[in-house]
Amino acid sequence: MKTIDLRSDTVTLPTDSMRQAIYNAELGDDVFSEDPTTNRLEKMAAERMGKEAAIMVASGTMGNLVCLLTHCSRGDEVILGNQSHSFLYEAGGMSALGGIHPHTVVNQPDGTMRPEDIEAAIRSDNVHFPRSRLICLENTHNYCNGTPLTVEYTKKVAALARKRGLKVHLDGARIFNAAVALGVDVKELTGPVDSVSFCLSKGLAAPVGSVICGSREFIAEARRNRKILGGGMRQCGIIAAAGIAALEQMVERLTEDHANARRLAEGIACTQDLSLEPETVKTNIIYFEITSEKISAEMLVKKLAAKGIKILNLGPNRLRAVTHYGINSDDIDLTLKALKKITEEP
Ligand code: TLP
Repeated sequence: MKTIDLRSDTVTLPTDSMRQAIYNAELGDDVFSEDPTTNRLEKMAAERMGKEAAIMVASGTMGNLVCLLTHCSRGDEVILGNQSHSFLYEAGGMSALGGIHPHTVVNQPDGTMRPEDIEAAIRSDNVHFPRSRLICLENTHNYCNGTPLTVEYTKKVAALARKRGLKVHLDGARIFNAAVALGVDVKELTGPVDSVSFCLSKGLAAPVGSVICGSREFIAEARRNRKILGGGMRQCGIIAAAGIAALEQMVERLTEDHANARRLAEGIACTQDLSLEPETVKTNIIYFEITSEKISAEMLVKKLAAKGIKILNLGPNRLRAVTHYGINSDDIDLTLKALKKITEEP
């Protein structure tokens, strides 16, 4: 029985062409900047994002942390969404390792923070206050239904930051999902920000790795901070080789994941005891609720697992499903059939 794993796009396995690229990768010591494959990936990533330079890191969490450490000193403050991944799910790394103070602003359902709320969060120069240094955006916004932030919104926040002397970091873990969903060149979404970190190992299906892009000066400093975190990875062309294949071959097909997510959402919206607004699903992430007392999220996850289908329990009534390279339209049909069967059980 095939497992249909909808817990996350992080579960994607490398393609055959990635495995070939890994096997054939030309290698060197990347701490000496002598790994030709890593150098190639970094050059390619910088070009794609419209930035001067790039550096590969082990994960999205490390990418965000290295960027925050590079933008901020101890005691500085970061303005970020109260539903952002960096605030909720990165183990408080910015405080634990950087002494950086998070200042949260409410995320609207579409993943934005209202510019007036951001502006109100910026501190004046006063000895009592931490120094406001950075604004973080997340695109797509994972916990706000995987919604893509638009070019206009990104520009507006960047202009506000510039006016007030702050920098902008973009957690672009799924920035290619945003670009594909909005039908824009990814550069338009990354151009206005000072740094972006994007993941190779989510929808793009590479096994490991993220890339940070920014100015030459920023990336030189990020290289130092990556080293501090133990992230100098030596012959990491092994990872970069798959990343190059991911950038070359896996971006356009994200539209399939978005179409599958939309179909799953539409099916769930018509399933008894489940609730979701399909028009909120714009990329590959869907959240839905159970509306009946009869069944909990935990029970539903267990019953689906017994049928070989995995989704994420966010409890007590909330669930998440994510489409990706390992999921096709038949898998969506099977999942909807299973959900219907389980919710119709007496
Ligand atoms: N998100 C994972 C889990 O951590 C929840 C997922 O399954 O969605 N930024 C965003 C917006 C993310 O969604 C994630 C991972 C990260 C950063 C961190 O990336 P990794 O897992 O590579 O450290």
